[in-house]
Amino acid sequence: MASGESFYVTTPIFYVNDVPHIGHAYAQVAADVLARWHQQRGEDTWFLTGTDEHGQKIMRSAIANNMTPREWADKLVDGAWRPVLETLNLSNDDFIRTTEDRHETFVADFLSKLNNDGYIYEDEFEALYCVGCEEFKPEAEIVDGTGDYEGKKVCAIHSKPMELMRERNYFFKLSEFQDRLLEFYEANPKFVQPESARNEVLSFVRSGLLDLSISRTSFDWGVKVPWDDSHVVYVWVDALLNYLSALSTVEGGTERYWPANHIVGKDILRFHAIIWPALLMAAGIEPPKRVYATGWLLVGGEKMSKSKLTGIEPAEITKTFGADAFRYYFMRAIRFGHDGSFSWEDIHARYHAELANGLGNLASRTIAMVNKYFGGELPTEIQQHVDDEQLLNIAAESIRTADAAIDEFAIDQALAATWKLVDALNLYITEQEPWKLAKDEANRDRLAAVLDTALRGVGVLAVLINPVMPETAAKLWTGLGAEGTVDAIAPADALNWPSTGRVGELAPLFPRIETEQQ
Ligand code: ME8
Repeated sequence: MASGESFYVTTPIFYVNDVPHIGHAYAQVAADVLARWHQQRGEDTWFLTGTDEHGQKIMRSAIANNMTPREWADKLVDGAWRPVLETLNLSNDDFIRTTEDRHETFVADFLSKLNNDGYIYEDEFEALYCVGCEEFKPEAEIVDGTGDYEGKKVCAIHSKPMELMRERNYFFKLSEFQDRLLEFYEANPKFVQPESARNEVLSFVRSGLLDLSISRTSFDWGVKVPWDDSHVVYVWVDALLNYLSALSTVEGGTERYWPANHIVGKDILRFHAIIWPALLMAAGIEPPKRVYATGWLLVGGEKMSKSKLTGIEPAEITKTFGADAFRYYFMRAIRFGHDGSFSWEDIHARYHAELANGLGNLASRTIAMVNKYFGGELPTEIQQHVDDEQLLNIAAESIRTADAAIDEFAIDQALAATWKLVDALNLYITEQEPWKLAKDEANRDRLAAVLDTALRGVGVLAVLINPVMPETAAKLWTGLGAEGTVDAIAPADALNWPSTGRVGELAPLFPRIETEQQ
């Protein structure tokens, strides 16, 4: 049922200088879960991801690999970035590449408008640049190098030397937007989340904004500045515009989906929360609805990164645990908006405790008992006991808490609320001891009520886990003998999931994984 609302969610578009690692996958899975949840509510949902293909960083990777930037980008997009969508079971509606015509045309038109409206001027410029970040860095973010870079100034994120850039550039009058941005943040307290990210943005803007250099002349791998083709557009301005250019080919476009909800890493927060709304304000377009900054996946206390050889590819994990467990693990184990560490021991432990023993065992034994004691079909008349009502109240509470958590992008909390129900159901079955009730014909009504309650609870779980573990939810749906497809049931209606009256069979949802397989 359509609720009349729309929800547009995006991931960052990823640099094609290398293949994806689980830090990139994290944002993609989070956006996918939000998209699926909103879709399941009946909202008109659009989920965009894609690749960022211009700029010096990509150009240098291509040269190092003896290819043109376009050949290099094609190779990585087709060989690595598109396949990962399948590895992670992402439901993206579109995939944008910044080298597509629809994007390049949009960028040129957007910049022409800003230029015609007087927001752009030309000036001489000199500053220290980090090609890894594709960003001029302030003093505070430059540190002393170690090892090979002893005695040099390096970027605090990439640990690579800063490069001095001196050229004539076009500038965007970002400084003119300081007051408007502060008013906007004030009026929209949830625009930047979590609170730590909001505070960082507020203090940065309060400390004063400089105009932004938005073109380059020292290389030509980019969108040409429309009024001066000796310049290409700065890769970050080019990249941010993907969120709008992608909608230019979608039915209903911006009217239907804008403003967007952006999931971004904390290292690219300022681009999204300061530069992006300012560019939009200058163009007379409403700023995004929300910019949510996620933390980093850390290895040895540092951001996981391919260039530091600490990257783990998603398929290394999914080949053992499957896409659903991958998705569950990262959404549950890391508090959304905070840093977290991955470990094989942790995913192995959670897989067995929370998925196999928690959810899997609960679902298997409930369905098996309905088959064993009632030939797969429970009576339609059930007499509920206070214990059953209590359990269903817990289910209602889990639904409310999880649904509300999603509005705050707190995916880990939605899962924690769902697992309260898993634990309550397991405890309920242990306490009600249906296997004992089954020994005496006189307890037949009570046995039916217990299994009916447990089955209703497991159906609620199928609905609530679907955005995170769609394959598991679908298997569960069939096992429960539910009607239609699970994604048609809004989380808020989970207690009323439609049963055909007859359960099916359920193969183990999470087979045990032997340690040597890790
Ligand atoms: O920044 N943990 O692209 P990118 C969590 N093209 N997130 C991580 C991570 C980690 N270890 N490593 C990277 C860019 N990321 C630009 C974006 S958007 C208009 C343009 C995240 O490929 C990183 O924080 O370097 C960022 O959000 C995203 O991956 C893309 O990084």
